[in-house]
Amino acid sequence: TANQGIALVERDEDGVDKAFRSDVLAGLQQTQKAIPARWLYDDAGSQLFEDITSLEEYYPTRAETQILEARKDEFRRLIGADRAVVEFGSGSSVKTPLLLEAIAPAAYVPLDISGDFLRQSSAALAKKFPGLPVLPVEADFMKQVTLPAEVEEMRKLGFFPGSTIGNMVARTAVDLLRSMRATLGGTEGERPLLLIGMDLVKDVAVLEAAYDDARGVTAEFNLNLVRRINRELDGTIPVDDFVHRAIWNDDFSRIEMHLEAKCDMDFEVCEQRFSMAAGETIHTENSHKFSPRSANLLLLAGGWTPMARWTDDKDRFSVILAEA
Ligand code: AVJ
Repeated sequence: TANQGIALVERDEDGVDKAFRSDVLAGLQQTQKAIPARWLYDDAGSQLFEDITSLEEYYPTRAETQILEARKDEFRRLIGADRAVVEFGSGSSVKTPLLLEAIAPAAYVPLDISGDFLRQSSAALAKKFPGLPVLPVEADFMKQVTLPAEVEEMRKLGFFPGSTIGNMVARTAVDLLRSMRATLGGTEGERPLLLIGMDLVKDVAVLEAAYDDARGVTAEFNLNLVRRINRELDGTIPVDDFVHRAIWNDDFSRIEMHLEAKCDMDFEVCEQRFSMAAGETIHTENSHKFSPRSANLLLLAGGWTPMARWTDDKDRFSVILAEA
């Protein structure tokens, strides 16, 4: 397709990812230091996130899986068969098969910026669903993506599980929802649908524990960013002098992950010098939590009208079906 074969990662002569370098250097220069959460997911970070999903404290994956398992008949009735499922992200071994089993789609199109993950998960899914056309597209889904010609005439269902939308501030989330609409196309009479997972506001202690587990896996996931900076950007950041923090920001309704300096420190990244005072932090991730109304409002602002909504038995997580 039009999107394949394009180099999505631009590197300089030394093989350094240019976007990573500029995000880190710009982020460390801010008064409140901050690095975009997407850089948490290198190979080690993606593996650590996998480990997080099976932690006792990390409820979102289990809660969302429970909803997808319990609502197969309703999905089938509301979504119908023969749609092309376009997944934003390359699909998980658990959630995607549940949806595909429920609705019997005509094609499955996973979109992901990481070609390696895309090829791995596509191969696994194709094996599990013989006869289902699996058409992966290596692309940045934050922008409009050209879908394979094979699915052009099919009705579409976008699938965006995991409450990944929660990692974005409202402005970025709205931009993404609008790009999804553009990607999925459709006409007045043939509107695309979107099935999206959105995590819910709940007891602060439950939220903070989900992002600061007793075994320290989430701490490792956060600290891995510093290891990655040291490795890829010639950094001298003292990893052991940072502690992981997961803080509820009530004004913005989100869990924030930070790396907090235990002592005053100086370090270099790409030959630039930085200093931090004890107690100062690097903000590394937001995970927004929604109420039923705030979820609907965000979807509406992004051009999607909610049609149906499901939660798990403890009302921890929501899955929403919306129409363009
Ligand atoms: C998969 C990105 C939605 O915010 O819950 C888990 C990432 N960060 N623990 C989330 C994450 C720390 C996760 N998302």
